[in-house]
Amino acid sequence: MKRLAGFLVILLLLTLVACGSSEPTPPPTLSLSLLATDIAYDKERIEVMAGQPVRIMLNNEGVLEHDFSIMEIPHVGEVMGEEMEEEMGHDMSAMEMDPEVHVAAPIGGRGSVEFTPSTPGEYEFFCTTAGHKEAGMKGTLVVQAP
Ligand SMILES: [Cu+2]
Repeated sequence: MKRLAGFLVILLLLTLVACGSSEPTPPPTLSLSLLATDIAYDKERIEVMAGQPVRIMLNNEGVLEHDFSIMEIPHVGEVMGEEMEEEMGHDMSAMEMDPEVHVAAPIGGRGSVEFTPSTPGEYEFFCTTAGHKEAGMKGTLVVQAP
């Protein structure tokens, strides 16, 4: 009987080890809202954690079109964007720009983008609408080590 108990304990431990070695559960998505007005964001610094999915919700309360873009940022998995219907024809000021993370919000509308940064560091985010970055529509996304 004692041996059976010991066997069960070992079996239980093995099961735990097996579970532990499988894909770790990703931390819950961090949702952040960013307000865009003419011509500014309400935050110039956003802090997130490497390995944690982050969802940026961009609300445009201006009378100009705005977006949220990061040219290059190491990330795991896909960048998932959601833009409002009328945004489909969104024309980036410079078509040669191909930001890795991009979401636009039409006038009075919103959009969101979800991604998981993988590498600690500081990354610049900005609005690709012509002249907006120069006018100060930019900030820093700080990815911290977990
Ligand atoms: Cu803008």
